[in-house]
Amino acid sequence: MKWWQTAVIYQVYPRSFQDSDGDGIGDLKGIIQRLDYLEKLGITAIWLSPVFQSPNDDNGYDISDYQAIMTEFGTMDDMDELIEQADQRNIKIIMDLVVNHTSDEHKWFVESRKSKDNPYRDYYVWRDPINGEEPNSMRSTFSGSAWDYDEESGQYFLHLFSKRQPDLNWENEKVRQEVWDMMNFWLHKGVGGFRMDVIDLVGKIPDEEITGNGPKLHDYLQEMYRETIGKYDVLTVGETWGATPEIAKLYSDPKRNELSMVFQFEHIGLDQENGKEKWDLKALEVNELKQVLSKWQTALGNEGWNSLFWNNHDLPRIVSRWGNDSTYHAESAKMFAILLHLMKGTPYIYQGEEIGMTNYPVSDISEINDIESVNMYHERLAIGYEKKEILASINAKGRDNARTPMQWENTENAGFTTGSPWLHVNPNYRGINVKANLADSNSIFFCYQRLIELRKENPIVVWGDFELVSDVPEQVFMYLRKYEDDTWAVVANFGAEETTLRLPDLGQIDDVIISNYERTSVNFNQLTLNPYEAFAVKV
Ligand code: TEU
Repeated sequence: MKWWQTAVIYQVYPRSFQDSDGDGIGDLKGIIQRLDYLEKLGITAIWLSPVFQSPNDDNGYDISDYQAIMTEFGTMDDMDELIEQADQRNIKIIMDLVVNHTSDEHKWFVESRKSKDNPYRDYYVWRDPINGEEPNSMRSTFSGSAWDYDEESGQYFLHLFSKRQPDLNWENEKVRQEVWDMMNFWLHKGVGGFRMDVIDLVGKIPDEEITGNGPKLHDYLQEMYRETIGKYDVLTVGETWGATPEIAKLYSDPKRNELSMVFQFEHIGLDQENGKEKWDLKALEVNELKQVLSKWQTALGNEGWNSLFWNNHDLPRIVSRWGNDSTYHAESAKMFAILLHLMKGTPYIYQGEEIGMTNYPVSDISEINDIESVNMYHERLAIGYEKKEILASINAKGRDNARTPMQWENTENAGFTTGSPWLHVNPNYRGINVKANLADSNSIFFCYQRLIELRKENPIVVWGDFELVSDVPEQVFMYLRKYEDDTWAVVANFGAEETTLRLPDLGQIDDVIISNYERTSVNFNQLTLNPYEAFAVKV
């Protein structure tokens, strides 16, 4: 058994978590101030979004020095203090490894772009123009071509993200060695592991327009294991947007010595039009969600391990996205928590999810910070989309929704900063905040705390077999967990309408493990589920 198989991970987006020096930007000292809160929640480890030196073209996912702390976030001493203070609370720190690309201010790229024969030239992907144009039709995730022309040397360089995030050339073993050296620097500091940003892209073959799952990707990851993580008992989770269960096994089958687990996004894509972008919205089909999550619960077997998440810093807030952030705010937030946290795998909680933080809709692009949304806005405006339609997409799927400051209390700026916040605070902080949650034993926070306790106290949650229950109404997501002689049933009404359930062979059950409607018994002979009702019972 590995420690990360019984763990619950909390993701902190440092820029928006807690500001300690009044500059309106979250920082490391602020996170240290909030460790007691995270210990109370009961989490095992904190995944820190990048804290390294960066010009913040993509809010820290554009790194200019992997072994220095971003000036706005504090110092290396603060980082050492955070690792130490977390360790005293038995909380590990998981770093965000962003090595598909660097910032264009990284010294490697500053050198590389100086001339074609610079020793660092081959750290990046440079190609001659073809007929005076880009080398090929590869696109950036942040709109436009993935190639940017460099006047100095008359060549194009590759950037799958912003123009200021040039892709590293992993075919160059010097690049890989630099990455291993940097990882070992952080492992020697005692970090608990790494989340690996778009790690499926590092095997890219640009001349064949191959980006994800390239031919040498797993060779590189096995080399990484030998050179760095294999010597430590750490958690490694790869961000792999295109993973299927078969691909996921290639990363996380323990026999392959690569990663502990991956973030797969198949469920996340269920509300976008097939073959289009996340901005092209379609209603979620609950049946599709049931099929996808059940498939992942059973397909990995002992050749891998699931991560479990609804939220992260790139995704809209789940209670607004697929729940109900008005009439049934608390009920639906708890439903998502119960449904996910009693599944098999390692759950991830994104900051603010544990108090039901919601999206924050804007009425003009000037209110948006995120480069992905801003670039898409201008690209779609230029090809004729209506402003209203583009803003509707951004309000539904834009990444700023997840990046509004953490809502600590009902005081100015929600207690996030005494200065002016770098991004607007959601005005609903007056009712949705940590302090109010801690004062209410029936709050979303205490639902999460209880679910984390259940995982720690009951092997069935970590190891139990998963079985979907299909003969239920479409909007009801019901599954069983079975371990030794125990069977738990988890039921979630994924909608605002009451619905009835009849499973006579389960009969009357009085042993309710957790419920978001204070239910003390369940009669499966004739059961009416309330809007967004969720519970778990011992069958
Ligand atoms: O995200 C990978 C990525 O492709 C996302 O940007 C996603 O495609 C998009 O946001 C749709 O949700 C990782 C990081 O999580 C993200 O914050 C970075 O912007 C990106 O890589 C580049 O480092």
